[in-house]
Amino acid sequence: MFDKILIANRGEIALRVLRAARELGIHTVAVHSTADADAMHVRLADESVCIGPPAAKDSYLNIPAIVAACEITGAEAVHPGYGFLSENAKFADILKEHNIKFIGPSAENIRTMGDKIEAKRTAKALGIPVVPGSEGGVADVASARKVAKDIGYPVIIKATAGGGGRGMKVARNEGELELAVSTAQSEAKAAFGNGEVYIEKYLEKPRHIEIQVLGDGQGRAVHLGERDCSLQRRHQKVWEEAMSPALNAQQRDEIGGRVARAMQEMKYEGVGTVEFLYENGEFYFIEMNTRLQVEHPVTEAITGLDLVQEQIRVATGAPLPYKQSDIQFAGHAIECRINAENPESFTPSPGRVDAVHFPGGLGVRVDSALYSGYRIPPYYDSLIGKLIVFGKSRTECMMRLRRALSEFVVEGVETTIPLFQRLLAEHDIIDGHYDIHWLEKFLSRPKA
Ligand code: MV4
Repeated sequence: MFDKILIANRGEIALRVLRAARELGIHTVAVHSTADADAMHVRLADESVCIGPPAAKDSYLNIPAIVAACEITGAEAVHPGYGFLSENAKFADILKEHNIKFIGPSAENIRTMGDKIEAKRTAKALGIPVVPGSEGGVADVASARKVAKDIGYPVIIKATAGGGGRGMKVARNEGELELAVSTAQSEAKAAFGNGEVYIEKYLEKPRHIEIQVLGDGQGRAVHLGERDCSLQRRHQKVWEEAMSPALNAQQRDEIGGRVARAMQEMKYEGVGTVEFLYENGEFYFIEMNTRLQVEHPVTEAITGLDLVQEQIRVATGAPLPYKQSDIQFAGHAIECRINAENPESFTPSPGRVDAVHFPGGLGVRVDSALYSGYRIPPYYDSLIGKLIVFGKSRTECMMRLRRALSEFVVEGVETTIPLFQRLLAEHDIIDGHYDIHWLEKFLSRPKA
């Protein structure tokens, strides 16, 4: 087991990793920008190193500063959290050159899954169902037209170097194709320095269902069920739940088993999430994330596993102590991402938190780095906390969520807490009848 690990992140996830490490008796090193000197993860860590000014590019993305912090403190491993350098293959390579363990998959796995075409090709070769579309990138409109003719309209054009919804264009007929392709290419070139695009059949009303996997890098891997993340606004997840209200145990075992076997073949190390679109009973692979995800706590709630401790254990080289039949699912969990934003306009609302009170009680978890008097900096994303509730059933979960939200107090900044209280009054939400477009439609309704 490691003696000391460095947490190359901030906010709630830095605290989350720190807690897992401390329970394993591991010393923790926090890194922070000058804007985060008073942050909770800095206060609770055994050591801390200031790595630069507020801007992420000069601090949390500053690889030399983070490597230097490892050298200064003698940290043997780095946990990257999510975002920042968590899917940066070059960072993983550089740490390896310095004999510092990157807690995550190999740089090769990161690279493969970071290239959306390579990821699809790999998934298909490993028996995972993918969305029909071009074999690779499409160079020009003529080849795009041929693919679109084969798969049928509507089609969606996506950036190879993209992900998370950036640089996507839909063409509903041949007349719209040329502009969609050329716009996607130029936007991809501008955003990612790589103008290559690929084409897929456009799925009109899918759900976003993702499968959590855990592998030991030696050929063992299990799946930990799915999360339904369909409730999104501008490609930002708002509400995630496990399990999906749309799946039954047979479907879960089938798609989960395919994914687990694929991860065994890849000798995947660590946690990963395989993202699917789900429509009319069919799964279609879209992307794989080679990092811990924001919404991992709902999987922890229904499996009883601490995913960060599992990450750290496989990073030490320990074989996975589970076979698939050891993984049991129980109950239901929902996570609400609480942002320091106006609940109507979603305008960021940084500033001083005059008072904060977290809900508690059976089945209620709050992952947050807030404290009374904390000043939320304006430089980073607006996530200030995750409310995760667990219940024996989805209904019990929603009752508990309603109660927990009513107890949650944050004074001094605006938050999206009222949004979740509104959602819990909606029949579609109560019945689990929603797809990836539901939330944006709900938010575009004139307020009653
Ligand atoms: C799609 C799609 C429909 N058909 N691909 C958005 C971000 C990235 N994960 C892929 N995305 C989509 N890919 C095909 N072939 C619809 C989306 C999409 C979406 C996917 C998941 C969750 C929310 C979304 C919101 C808009 C579009």
